[in-house]
Amino acid sequence: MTAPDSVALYRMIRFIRRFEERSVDLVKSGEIVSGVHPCIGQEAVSAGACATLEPDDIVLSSHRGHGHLLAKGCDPARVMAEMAGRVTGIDKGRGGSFHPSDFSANVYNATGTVGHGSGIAAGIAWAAVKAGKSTVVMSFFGDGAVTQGALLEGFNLAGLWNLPVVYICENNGYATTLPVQTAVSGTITGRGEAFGIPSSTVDGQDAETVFAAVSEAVERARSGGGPSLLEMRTYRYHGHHTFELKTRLKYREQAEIDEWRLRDPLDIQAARVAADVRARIDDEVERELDEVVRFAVESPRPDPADATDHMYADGFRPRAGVSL
Ligand SMILES: Cc1ncc(C[n+]2csc(CCOP(=O)(O)OP(=O)(O)O)c2C)c(N)n1
Ligand SMILES: [Mg+2]
Repeated sequence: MTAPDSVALYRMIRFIRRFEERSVDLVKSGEIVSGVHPCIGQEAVSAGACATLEPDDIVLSSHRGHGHLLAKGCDPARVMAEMAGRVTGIDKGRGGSFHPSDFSANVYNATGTVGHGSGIAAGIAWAAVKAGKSTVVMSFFGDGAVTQGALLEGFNLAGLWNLPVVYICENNGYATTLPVQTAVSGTITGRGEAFGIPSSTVDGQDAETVFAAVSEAVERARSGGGPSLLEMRTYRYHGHHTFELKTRLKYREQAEIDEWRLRDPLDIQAARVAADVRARIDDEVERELDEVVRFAVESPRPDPADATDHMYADGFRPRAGVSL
């Protein structure tokens, strides 16, 4: 297994953390109208898992997906522009924060439909095997997805056909406001094991532990050893969605948040990087993000007359005389 690059992991975690904090600022200032699901607290999973992939490998993301996109190599300025609904976004502003895709970085999609990705991942992996490719497909989802039947159908096919899929469950303890222990019967890893898929639980706050566990799963997938399921134990420091800034839902104790703050993935990785190197990286990240935000907010919004463009391959347009 290749050793993890501690500095690169620190940089990616720092970048995702500050990107997310900047995106929350843009929600507050009204530039991102949809709101966002920040992955603040979960960055080590995205950074550590995607660092094991090759550019040709494929990622399927979730509604809490900005970290996956950035770690897989999407252009951050175009991701932020997408979240702000601008024409320069990776999907011309039509996907937004919830439903982005970026084929240039092999991020096939991220949707808000919880549990959707497992079967799609199996299908993409099957197609890659049929085409004689050594592509690995990585499918991210939350603990809320493990109570969805569709997830298990995907596991079944991936196990049955020995497909090169790495399933990554980010168990952050909650599905919106629902604690995992009140929703999930049995264990998350038990769901993989039931389909003959090697499954394990991993410390999702430590990027290097994530990297090691995912590397093993990726190597197994690439060498024909079939799928894996990794349950990443992690935590989100912010609310489920930025709507919580207004609703002030009370479903978890401050003491619990504080306890998880003691294992902040940014601090854990920072401890492995020299202070002067960190200071340089932090500065570079800030300057890069200044440009990212500037690009996003200065980009034009789509023309309402083009609302139905790009919906159909043959370029469907509204009937003549029908105004939008
Ligand atoms: C099929 C489906 N059911 C319900 C929802 C509403 N919903 C959106 S996010 C969410 C919670 C998801 O929790 P989890 O999978 O743990 O991800 P997290 O938000 O914690 O990252 C739910 C229930 C949905 N989007 N799709
Ligand atoms: Mg969750």
